[in-house]
Amino acid sequence: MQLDFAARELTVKLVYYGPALSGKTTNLHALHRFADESARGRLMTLETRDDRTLFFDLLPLRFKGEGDLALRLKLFTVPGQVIHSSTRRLVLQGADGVAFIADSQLAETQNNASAFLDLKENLKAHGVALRDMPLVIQYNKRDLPSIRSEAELVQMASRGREPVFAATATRGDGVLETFISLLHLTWTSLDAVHDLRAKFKINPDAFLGEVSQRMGATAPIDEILLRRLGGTFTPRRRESAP
Ligand SMILES: Nc1nc2c(ncn2[C@@H]2O[C@H](COP(=O)(O)OP(=O)(O)OP(=O)(O)O)[C@@H](O)[C@H]2O)c(=O)[nH]1
Ligand SMILES: [Mg+2]
Repeated sequence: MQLDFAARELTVKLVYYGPALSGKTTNLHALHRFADESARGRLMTLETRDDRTLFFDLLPLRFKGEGDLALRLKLFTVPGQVIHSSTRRLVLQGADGVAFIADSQLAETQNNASAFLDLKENLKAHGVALRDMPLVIQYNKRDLPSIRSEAELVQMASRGREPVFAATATRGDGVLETFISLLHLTWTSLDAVHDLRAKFKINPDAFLGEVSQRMGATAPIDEILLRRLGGTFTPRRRESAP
């Protein structure tokens, strides 16, 4: 996170991680479509001819809210192909939160697991433990045949603490839920460490509500968060000042 007190500006970096072709770039395309014109910047993608990210994608978003605070979000994707490990590590540097986009197809089980291990190791290289990183998991491509059943996902989700969402990113389904959940976790954890309420004289929950609306959400945040399949992790909340 970058803080610019003079400009009242906060910059937060969110990274979409996962195996090759799981739908990371597709998630960013959908978010770009959902976002209000006033909030979204230009989506920068760098792909080879067969849809594969070569370096990274970047979607910059900007929200001006209560108390004149500006929140800048930088949404990155990593290239999923195994050979790009050093690029993934580079993109991951300074991340405030991670969305892990898994591929629901049974045939991709091993690739999901390897990519998850790769995430853990690349975080470790930056001196960050996986359990300290705000993390949301998305099982994408729910529209395809031969996928893990929803019951199986629910069972897996109930064993972990990360929120888990089902998605069909090509249709935009589950994309906003994943994003809002990640933003909520990240924002809450930043607030716990930096006390945004005191520093910027804002109400962090209200601010997040505004952001969510500008991203096209029509339901309240708490309702969106409940669309997860499981995961128990709720970050520690800072007590509000009396
Ligand atoms: N059927 C189906 N296809 C999807 C879905 N999401 C993405 N795809 C397709 O999967 C392919 C790969 O999607 P990308 O978003 O480029 O995948 P990526 O994770 O960015 O891949 P890399 O950049 O190589 O890491 C594209 O052809 C997408 O259209 C989905 O929910 N359902
Ligand atoms: Mg990509």
